[in-house]
This record gives sequence, structure tokens and C-alpha cells, in this order.
Amino acid sequence: MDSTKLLPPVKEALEQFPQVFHDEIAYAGPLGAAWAPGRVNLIGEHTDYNGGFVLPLAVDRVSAFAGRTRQDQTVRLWSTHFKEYAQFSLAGLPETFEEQRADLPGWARYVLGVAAELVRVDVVLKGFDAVVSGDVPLGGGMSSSAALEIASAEAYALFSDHAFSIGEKDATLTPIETAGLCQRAEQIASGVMCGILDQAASCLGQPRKAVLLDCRSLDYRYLPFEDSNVSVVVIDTSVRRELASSAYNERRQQCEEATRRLRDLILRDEPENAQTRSIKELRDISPEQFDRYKNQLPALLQKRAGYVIAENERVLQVVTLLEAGRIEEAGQILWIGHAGLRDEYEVSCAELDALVDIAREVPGVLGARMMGGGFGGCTINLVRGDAVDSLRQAVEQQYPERTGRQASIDICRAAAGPGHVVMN
Ligand code: GAF
Repeated sequence: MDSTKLLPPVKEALEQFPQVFHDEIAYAGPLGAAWAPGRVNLIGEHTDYNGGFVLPLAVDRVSAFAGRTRQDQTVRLWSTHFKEYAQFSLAGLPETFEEQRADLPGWARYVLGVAAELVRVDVVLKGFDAVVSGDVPLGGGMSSSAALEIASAEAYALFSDHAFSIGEKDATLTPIETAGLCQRAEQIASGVMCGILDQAASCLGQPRKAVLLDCRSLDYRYLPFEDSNVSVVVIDTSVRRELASSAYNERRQQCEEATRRLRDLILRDEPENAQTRSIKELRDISPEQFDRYKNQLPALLQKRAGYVIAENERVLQVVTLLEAGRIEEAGQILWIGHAGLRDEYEVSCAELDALVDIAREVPGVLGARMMGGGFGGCTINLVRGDAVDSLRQAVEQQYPERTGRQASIDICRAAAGPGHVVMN
């Protein structure tokens, strides 16, 4: 393998392995590396756990493991980012958030959680030592934790000498099954009852493509996403808030409560409509139905459900526009999505709003909105190539003035899903 072709975090982890794990342990396999990408989401925020649609793309930023199989059941890890070790045994893995190892650093709990989920589906794992590296901004709304989980699954497959495999054909686990399993690992490790968006986006990544995922049926299809004139610019507010986890779970509960109430109302008034009996999630309520019943909901639930139902429609509108090559109009929908997240779903914050406001004044920015769970992290901006520098300048000048913070700006490309390599 020509190591110059490897992604920088993969290269870094491979280079560091012999320096970090230099004790004279008899390994059971060759040096190898496994990785998986982070993601951006074009549109479809907080729709995944409502059974709706999302439109993400995996990006050219990865989480990576490089290491070797051990002869026992121990997993020993070194994080290049946190500069710390973590170690656990594959015997006696946690099944719940409460049971997870409190003495393990947060990042290693995701790796442990993936092992627990793999063992639950009867996969046989082997211990390994590995260096963990990555260039997905941590906690920045580009799914660094999902990238770590999917890279972990890929690493377990690699270091178990392919006792199981992940892939579309003749594999033990399909990419979407792997995503579901890593979603549960995330829930165990973090206590956040996340949907499947992040893990699926990482698993399903393809260069120059976005993926439309139906989070209920888990059917998906790819959309060409390469316009040499338009860049995907991600701007990080540098804000990370603890509140995000509890607020996320609260939003999820509010959506469930809104669904129950709407179902009861619709059942009462339209008992003859057989479809109403199968209302399980906000996905099942059409915008027209919602308009008929929304005034009977408490104001807060009206806002939450209204946002989700409209956002689901926005995903499908963006798909239609992208397929017709009308990217400028697709950009317009991102602004509207941001307003919904800010005013109705109330998961934005002053810093995210400042970035979107600044972007709105820059000619050539086609659309922008906050991305991910909210309360911090990044915005996604669709920007005409010749406007990227103006956007950068506007952010550098205005964001510190408005917020007292610095933002970082990154251009991302749609990239492949997980991968691995064995060194000779
Ligand atoms: C976070 C979650 F992990 C996702 O499942 C998704 O709900 C997203 O927030 C909001 O769209 O990234």
C-alpha cells in the first residue's frame, strides 16, 4: 500500500502505533487500519427520530484506528487527540447507559458500546491494540461520535481477522444494519436517544453523492452531488453546550407527545379513515391534516410538530430541486429550515444565528442553516465557488464582534464510507 495515498488521520495513526505500543507483546495479526467519515446534512434535521427523511453526505474527514490483533480479549487504545489511554475487556460488556464503565474516558465508551452491540448480534470479537486518530471536529455537528462508532465497527471486523464483515453483498452486516447497531451504541454511550442519521450517513458515504434516507423503512437512494461551482462550507461556532443532550431527549419526547395527541384528535374526528389507526410518528401526519388540528395542540407542541412536519416536506423539495439542477432554489430552502430550527424547534443559539445572518448578507451564498442537534456546533452553507473568500472575510470580521468568539471555516467534499487497509 502506498502510504502517501492514505488519509492524514489514517497515516498518523499508522505511524504512531509502533511508538505508542512498543512493549514486546506477541500480536496475532499484521498492522492494519480502519476508518469511517463524518457527515454533513443538507436538510432534514430532527426528522430521523420522527420516522422522516434526511439528506446527508459523508465528508472527507474521518475517524481512524491503526493497530494489531491481540491474543486475548483486551482492547487497548491510545487517542492522539486526547493524549490518553483507555482499556477494557470484551468479556462482560455493558447493555445499558447505567452499566457502562464510568472510569473509561467518554470517547472510549463509544468504542466499548459498539463492541457490546456487535456481541449482542452474536459476532465473535478479538482484542486489539490501536491508536485512534481523526480530523472530524469533535462535538462540532459533523458527527465525530458516529464516525468513531462506524470506524470502531470496521476496526472490530478487521482485527477479528474478518470473523465478520460489513458490506452490501455476502457480508455479515449490511451498512444500514451496522448503522442501526452503532446508533444503539451511541445511545448507550451518551444517553442521547439519537436517531439513525449520523451513523447511516457515515456508513453509506459515496464520493460526489448525497443520500436520501427514509428513516422509517431505511430505504435509501443516491443523488449526484457535484456542482463544480458550488462548495459545501462548514463553519464552526466553537460553541459546545452540555445542555444539548437533555434538550435533545426533551424534543424527542415532545414529538412523541404531539403524535399521541394528534392521533387521538384525528381518530376522534375521522374514525372512518383507516390510515389514522397507523399514525405512529409525526411522519404519518400530512401538512394538511396538521393544519386542521394544530390549534387544538398546546402552543409548544404546535411549534415542535409544525417544524418537523414542514422539515420533512423540505427534504423532498430539496431532492426535487437538486434532481432538476436547481441548486440556487434548493439553497433558499436551507434559510427557511434554519428559521424553523430557531423559532419553532428552538434548538439554535445566538452564535449559530449570527453565522447564518452574516452568510445571508454575502452575495453568492445560496443558503445556510445550523446543522445537527443544535445549541452549538456548525452551520452548513452552500456557496458559489467565487463567493467562498467573501464569506470567509465576512465571518472573520463580523463573528468575533458579534459573539466574542472565533469561528473556523472548512470546505467539505462528498466522500466514501468506511474502509480498511492491511499493511505488508
Ligand atoms: C444529532 C443526532 F445524533 C441525529 O440522530 C439527528 O437527530 C440530529 O442530531 C438532528 O437532525 O446529530
